[in-house]
Amino acid sequence: MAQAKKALVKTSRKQNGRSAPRASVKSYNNYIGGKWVPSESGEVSENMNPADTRDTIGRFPLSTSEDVNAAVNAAQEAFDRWRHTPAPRRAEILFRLGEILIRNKDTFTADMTREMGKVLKEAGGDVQEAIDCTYYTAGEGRRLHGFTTPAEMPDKFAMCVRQPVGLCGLITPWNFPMAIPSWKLIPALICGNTVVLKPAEDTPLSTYNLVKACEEAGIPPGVVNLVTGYGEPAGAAMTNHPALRLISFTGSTETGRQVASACAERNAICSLEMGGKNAIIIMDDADIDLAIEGALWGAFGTSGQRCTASSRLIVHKKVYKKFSQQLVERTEDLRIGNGADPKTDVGPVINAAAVEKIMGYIDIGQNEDGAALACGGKRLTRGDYANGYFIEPTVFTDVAPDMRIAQEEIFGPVTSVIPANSLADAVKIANGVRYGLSAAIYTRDVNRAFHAMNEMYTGICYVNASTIGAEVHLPFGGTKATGNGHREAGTQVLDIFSEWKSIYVDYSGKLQRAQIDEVKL
Ligand code: UN1
Repeated sequence: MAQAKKALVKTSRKQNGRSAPRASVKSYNNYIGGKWVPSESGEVSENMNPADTRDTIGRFPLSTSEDVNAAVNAAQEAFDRWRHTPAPRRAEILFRLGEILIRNKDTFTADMTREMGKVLKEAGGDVQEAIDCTYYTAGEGRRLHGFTTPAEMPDKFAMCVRQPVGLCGLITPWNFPMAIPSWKLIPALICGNTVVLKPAEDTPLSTYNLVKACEEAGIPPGVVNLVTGYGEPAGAAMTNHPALRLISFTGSTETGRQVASACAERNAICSLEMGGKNAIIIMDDADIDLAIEGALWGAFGTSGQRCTASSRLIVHKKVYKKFSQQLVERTEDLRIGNGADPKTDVGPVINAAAVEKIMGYIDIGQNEDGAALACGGKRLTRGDYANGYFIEPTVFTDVAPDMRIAQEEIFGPVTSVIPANSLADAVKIANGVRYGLSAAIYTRDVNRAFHAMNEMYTGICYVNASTIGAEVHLPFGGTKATGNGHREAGTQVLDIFSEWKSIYVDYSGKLQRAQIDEVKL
């Protein structure tokens, strides 16, 4: 997904500087070693509502490498005790966390819409995903399965157990500001790790809410540490910190590459979740009305700001015209506005840099030979839109697979309709991008469905459903430039946050030499 790291739409100022803080704006702190403390720099950034930037939500610390050091020290101090706490006991605390999240769901949802912009229904879905992840993963406290296996020699026992990796640095994006931190945090904790968590600078409140709930649930001091602020310096201080054995990052492919090389330098474990350019294939036998619903939801839900967004619609030529017309009509009917208004379908995008990037792509699309801007394409700046980052849901038709708008991640409410001649052609186009997160096909033919399931080179595949909406008990992640081979969610995430230890117990009472002794039965 795209991130606007250096986009300082949010102003930062010295807390005790010239511009006196308005009394009604709350100041928040970092959470280090069980205490809520300001950044040693004293600097803060203002968290603003992307639907109305006059609405300041709070001031959050701009953390430095010294804050990160303090958080890492706290995590180090807490590690031994936490890893020796039996996993079922750790799980009890996490189940309590789940209850707290449920109890506060409405407040957390409203907070999220206010700071991130997505409509209330979707913000509620984000909080729900954190709740689901918490319960599902806490259940692992009584499993965390290892395995036993026969040994080569008699009177010898072989088994494999999971051990925590140690101190984990978690760097999370703004588009799922509670769900994605929970995908990383809860598995890290159930496996017995301690963590330093840095949320995206645009959405610190939702992650603060999650960490505050961790405190209330009784997670011991130092086990979860929160530092807010920018990738540079705080995120970089984490990726370079020798004591953080693992960095788990979700964000842009460009930043992910920097994270990966910093980790490679110091032999740290690195799990990356990055961009997508996801396609829905619509075959000539598809239920077109259903496919339209899926396309609208996938392309414009969360204003297109999901790494799973349906940014390419590959349509069989026999239904291309019908599908395109219907899509444009329905897109023009979408209501754009403040996500807090229940009538809104599409909220704002995250910040000024996002507006610039998305409008830049709309420009590129209009200048690409053959592509047609079928609807949308404008930034809305008048009336209720004057103080927010609103862009019309935008459809390009007659897009060729190699055009930039069909290749690059836009991360906004823009989708491209691409004609295809056959299923083989459609699959080739779907696979013809650098990313491989999610893909979908609409067809009523079981053979075609299975062909697509088999041939689409992505980590997630849907049949007769959109590219968004992955569930927490199945692995989440992608191929190619989307990631580096790891999967979050499901039980597969445990392979990120634990390391295998193979244990051999020889109870023969004599020296038995593997690969050397001949076994006599
Ligand atoms: C993301 O956009 O980074 O599958 C995550 C989905 C959501 C998660 C999206 N459950 O669309």
